[in-house]
Amino acid sequence: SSSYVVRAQKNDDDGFYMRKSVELARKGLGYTSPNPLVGCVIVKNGEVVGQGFHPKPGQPHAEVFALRDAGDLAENATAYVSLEPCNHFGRTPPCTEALIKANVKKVVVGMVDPNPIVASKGVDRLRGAGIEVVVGVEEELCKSINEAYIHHMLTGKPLLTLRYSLSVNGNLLDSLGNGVTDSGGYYSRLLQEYDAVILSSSLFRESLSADLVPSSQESGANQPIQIIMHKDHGFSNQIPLVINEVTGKMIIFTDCRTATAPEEAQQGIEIVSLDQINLDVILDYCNRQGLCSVLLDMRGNLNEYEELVKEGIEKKYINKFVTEILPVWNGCNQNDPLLPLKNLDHRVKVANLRSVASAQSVIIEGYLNF
Ligand code: AOF
Ligand code: ZN
Repeated sequence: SSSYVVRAQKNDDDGFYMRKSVELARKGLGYTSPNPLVGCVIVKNGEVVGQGFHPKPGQPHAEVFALRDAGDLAENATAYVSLEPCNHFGRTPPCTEALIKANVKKVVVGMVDPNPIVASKGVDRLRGAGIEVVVGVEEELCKSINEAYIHHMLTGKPLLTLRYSLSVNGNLLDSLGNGVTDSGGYYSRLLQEYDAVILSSSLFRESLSADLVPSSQESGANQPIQIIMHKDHGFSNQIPLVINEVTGKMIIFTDCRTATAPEEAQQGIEIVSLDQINLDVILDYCNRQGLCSVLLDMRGNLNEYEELVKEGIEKKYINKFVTEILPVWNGCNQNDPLLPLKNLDHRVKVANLRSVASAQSVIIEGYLNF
């Protein structure tokens, strides 16, 4: 029947404009934490009359930018928002009131806001004001851009992702001497998404500062806090850091009581001495800092990660993995910190496995469902 056709058409349009909102939301990538990425499109008579996204905490929300952009044209228009409009005074006033004041006719929402102070109250407020509200358009897509925000909101903990590289025959690779470089910019982009990255000091010394950080600085992108674990091997209490103009914010956890950073590095660097470096302490620090996402980047001298990875798996702290398969065939790596875990008495279920395009390698992402 003709009514069927009309409805199908309408749904297609909703999906189209929601995908556009998500595209806009992504412009804030790396800058919004602990806030979510949000995009908003305002449509009137089949035409986009306003667009906006949330650029960073303290700045107006996506809806406010889009409404400003639309001006008077927002009246009787439809607003597409990738996340439920907020109904509370945070750093900024409620978006629901802005939408009501602008006299929009309809609001299409990608996903409900997991923030308990919003959680459907935004939708209720809009409906209470007589606005038609549709919820759950392109919901999976909307969730996928905010996985760290959602995880942090629901659990109060940062999303912890383990990253490592494998040879094509399935052995763990250390990045050193394997010609491992940033696969087509994938790694720089990954870093931008995380609030913090955990690295061993050996990796930092040998490759990180040369390989990874500068590229994000060139683009003016977000740079994660670098959490360096420094193990005292009895050689020197001077933490071996390559300091350059892009070193950025850094915290060093060391098991050496008398550790010092190079003099030129001491500004902006915090050193915490512990009897033993462990993930509990590191994640505690991340929690206190309100970080939403942490990348445990297993590269460099791999055996330095052994205890941390073991703890992360045994205590079920690791939520996600990023595995990169490189065009290398190698023998078993004796430093493989995953080897002692081969006898884990339980299988961990992997969810939402997906492969990510890269020019020089195969990258697989997935979630660990402990
Ligand atoms: C929206 N649109 O663009 C964003 C929302 O401190 P505030 O005022 O920025 O509020 C932060 C909270 O507002 C955040 O935790 C989330 O619940 C919501 N973020 N909501 O309607 C936006 N960024
Ligand atoms: Zn808002």
